[in-house]
Amino acid sequence: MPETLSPEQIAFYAENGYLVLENRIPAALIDRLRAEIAGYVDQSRSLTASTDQIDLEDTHTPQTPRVRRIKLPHTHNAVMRDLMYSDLVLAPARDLIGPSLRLHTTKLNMKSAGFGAAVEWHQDFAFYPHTNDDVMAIAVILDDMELVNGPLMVFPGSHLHPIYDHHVDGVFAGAMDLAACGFDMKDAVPLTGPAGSISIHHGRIVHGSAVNRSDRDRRLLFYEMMAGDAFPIMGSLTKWHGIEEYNTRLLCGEPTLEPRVHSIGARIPAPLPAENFTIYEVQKTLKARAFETVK
Ligand SMILES: O=C(O)CCC(=O)C(=O)O
Repeated sequence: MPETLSPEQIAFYAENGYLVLENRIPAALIDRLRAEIAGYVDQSRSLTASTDQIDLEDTHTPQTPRVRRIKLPHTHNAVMRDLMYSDLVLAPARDLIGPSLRLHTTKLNMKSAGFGAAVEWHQDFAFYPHTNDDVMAIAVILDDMELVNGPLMVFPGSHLHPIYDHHVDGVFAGAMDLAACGFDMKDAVPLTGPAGSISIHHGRIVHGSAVNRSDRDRRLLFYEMMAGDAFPIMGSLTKWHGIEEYNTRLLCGEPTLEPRVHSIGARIPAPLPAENFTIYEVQKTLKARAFETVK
């Protein structure tokens, strides 16, 4: 028996590769999360370069602080960590990919009013191929997300497609050439919803988002996870520090040493650019961009 999703929602996700659950997170908790974020923005006033926790927009200065992303918030923020372990987040994931779930990573993409950076079209599975594709990202919508403020956009059903080439000149670039892969931007669906909603997208779905030129923030707190029996394929960008550490990332359910292996098709994200990167940095190597950048 599903814990929280209806059979129709489960069938919709299987067919389309995404789901929006409106008003799932209580308003008081959204306020709490926003207050936590304000603390990070305050910290950024003393920064001239990104840190392990705070990733800065290219146009950041200490006088006009511009945070692009809060990195791995579950490792340094108790409110965001507690939400990750709660049924608000985990129950729908269990309904979709089973009782055993493992964390892949967390991030809070700020996409602030006026300048928040675009993310070019990509499939998460191109970054971290696994032995099966019960892999998903759950995003907590922290501000009303509408067409104007750079919503996450997806191509419905594209989670059933192959993994597209995310390389430029033979080097992993973290994004695909949309037109060359046969997509038309007009077919993309924005995952809009009021603050407090969550969106869920499949690890293989083609997705991206434009610059936020509006006067309203668009912040998304991502919890990326997979089934407990999905193991990274060699060359995946998944961090691997041995089985003991891997098992500390179980969010619920039992550990296993038996990967479930499906013949699903994958690509290895290699070779990598010389410099250490985030998705924003690696996508700078693209020759063709779908979205404008902020100067
Ligand atoms: O924040 C967004 O709109 C897109 C996020 C995303 O796809 C990513 O960070 O991998």
